[in-house]
Amino acid sequence: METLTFAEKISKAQDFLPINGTDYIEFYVGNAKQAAHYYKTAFGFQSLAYAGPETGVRDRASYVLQQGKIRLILTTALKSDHPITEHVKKHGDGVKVLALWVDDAYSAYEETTKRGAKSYMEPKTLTDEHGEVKMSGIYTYGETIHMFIERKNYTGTFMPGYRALESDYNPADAGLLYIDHCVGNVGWNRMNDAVKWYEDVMGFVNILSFDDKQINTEYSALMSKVMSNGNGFSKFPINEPAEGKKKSQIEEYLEYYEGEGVQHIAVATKDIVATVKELKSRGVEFLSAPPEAYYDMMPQRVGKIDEEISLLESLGILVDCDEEGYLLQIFTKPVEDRPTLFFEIIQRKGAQSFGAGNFKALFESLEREQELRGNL
Ligand code: TYF
Ligand code: FE
Repeated sequence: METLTFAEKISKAQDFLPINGTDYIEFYVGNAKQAAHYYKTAFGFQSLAYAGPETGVRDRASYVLQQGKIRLILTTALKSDHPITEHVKKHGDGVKVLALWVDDAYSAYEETTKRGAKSYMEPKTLTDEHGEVKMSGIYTYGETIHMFIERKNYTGTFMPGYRALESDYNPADAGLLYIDHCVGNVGWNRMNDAVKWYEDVMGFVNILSFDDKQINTEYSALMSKVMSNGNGFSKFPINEPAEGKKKSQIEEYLEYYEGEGVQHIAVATKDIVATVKELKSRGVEFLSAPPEAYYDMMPQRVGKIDEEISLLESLGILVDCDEEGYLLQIFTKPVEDRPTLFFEIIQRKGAQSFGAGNFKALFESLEREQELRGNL
């Protein structure tokens, strides 16, 4: 039995790569202007910075948005013969970069590449009148990148190369605070490589594992392992498909993303009821609620909670607990036409786990959507 607490498990991580949290997440999209509008309107992000032809960047446009500590960059290329266009052609809109805020971008590159990381960008220092930002980057699964961002005393809005983005259109935020975790889907039999990569190259530890015996529905199965750095600020669960009677959601993702990539981004809130009401009123679509029986069983399953169960039921919010407390979570439908990336909204009340008690109900909701697409 696993008896170590979350804190005890992560204390076994190596410390050659100090990480302070997520710096930003960059999406490659077909139309960055419209994608930025969607994340402002629907999710409550605010305009922060911009780079493009007007700022001397000739080949692309990037919009940086912020909410709480979360920064998203929506980037598009301006020509067909551009690597970003190739990326969008193959994968559709999706996450290209999971950028980590580090103490030292040069040593992060050095330490990870010497342990086998494939280089994406050699370390460089960007300077402007507001100070300097250092960055470097390596490949993780698929074509996804981890950038290492070092910002010691930079006082500008985002980083050199960007100008502040002022807008008259500033919808209110939705209470999203920080990135809790980002999940990757990898191909058949690729789990062990991916786990070993996070252990060897990044110094992370495997804090939770679920096999296909634990994660299955009538139709499908998957495996999931959570990798964490030493302070728990950087958590990357990894999913691999497993054999089932029908096609699993992970296979559906791999088929439509045409490869490995980021499956979901979990964002934290301190009031999930208010956040979900707000997001729904702005048109964000969530997976359907589990059957009534799920909520009837809730008091027995999770004990006493602060929230009113009927309210959680009306919004479709899921609850799970572990030895350290409980958590509330809900999942959006994919935010593209391809059934690829989606978001999770999570509120932790002590629990540091990932909602294993909800897997069955959640995967059944996911499969209802998959079936509507003709992919089950
Ligand atoms: O991040 C997690 O592990 C949870 C549960 O395809 C989950 O959010 C796991 C796999 C999946 C969807 C959600
Ligand atoms: Fe999650």
